Amino acid sequence: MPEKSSIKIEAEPYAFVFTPATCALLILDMQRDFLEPGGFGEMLGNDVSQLRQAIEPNRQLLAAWRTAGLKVVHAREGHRPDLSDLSHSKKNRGWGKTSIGDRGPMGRILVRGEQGHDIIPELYPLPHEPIVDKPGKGAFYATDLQSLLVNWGITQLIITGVTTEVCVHTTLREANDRGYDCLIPSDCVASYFPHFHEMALKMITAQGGIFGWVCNSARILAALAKAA
Ligand code: C5J
Repeated sequence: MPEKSSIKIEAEPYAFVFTPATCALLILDMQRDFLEPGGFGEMLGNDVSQLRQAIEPNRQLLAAWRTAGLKVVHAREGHRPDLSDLSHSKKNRGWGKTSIGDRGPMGRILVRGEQGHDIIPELYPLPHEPIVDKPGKGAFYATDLQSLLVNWGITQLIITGVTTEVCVHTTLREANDRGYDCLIPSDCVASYFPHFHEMALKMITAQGGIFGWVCNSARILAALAKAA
């Protein structure tokens, strides 16, 4: 896409000034184990349909983003097969009887190279699109995401993926502290817990946009069409 002047996207708490050439789409953790029926998320008793609502809006946004020739980065949460990058606290907390590294319905849970760890087919990265493998919730922690964005000259991020209150929020906060202006399309993020999703979105725009901006993906699609 040729460099065009910035476009205002109506958003909360006020318009987001979108500059396509310096804005990257960052898609977080749209992994089979979190989203697919029969995967780890469902095995833990979660309703994966809550997360699956975000697939189609993400698919449309990613398609438009690719057509516009803009930068996209995918992230996956997971660990080395020997679990040497898995902290004791993460291993021992939060997952009930089954934990990271144990065998799940789609291979070892959240272990790199296993089926369940990979990105769902609907949003599968193209060969030239970088995948950031992250051991934590935030995509900046222990990854090369920051240098990648700096080298590309990126100053704005559109962050999508799952789950709203965990990896999306953690990454958003990391990005905000590093000086990125972040826009979250509300229909492209999701949580197993709808009330957490709602509150997490409210937290972003509170106090004049303390962490960033929120809008619907239709507004971003319209802005991309305008910029074309
Ligand atoms: C969680 C994530 N919820 N991707 N991971 O553990 O949000």
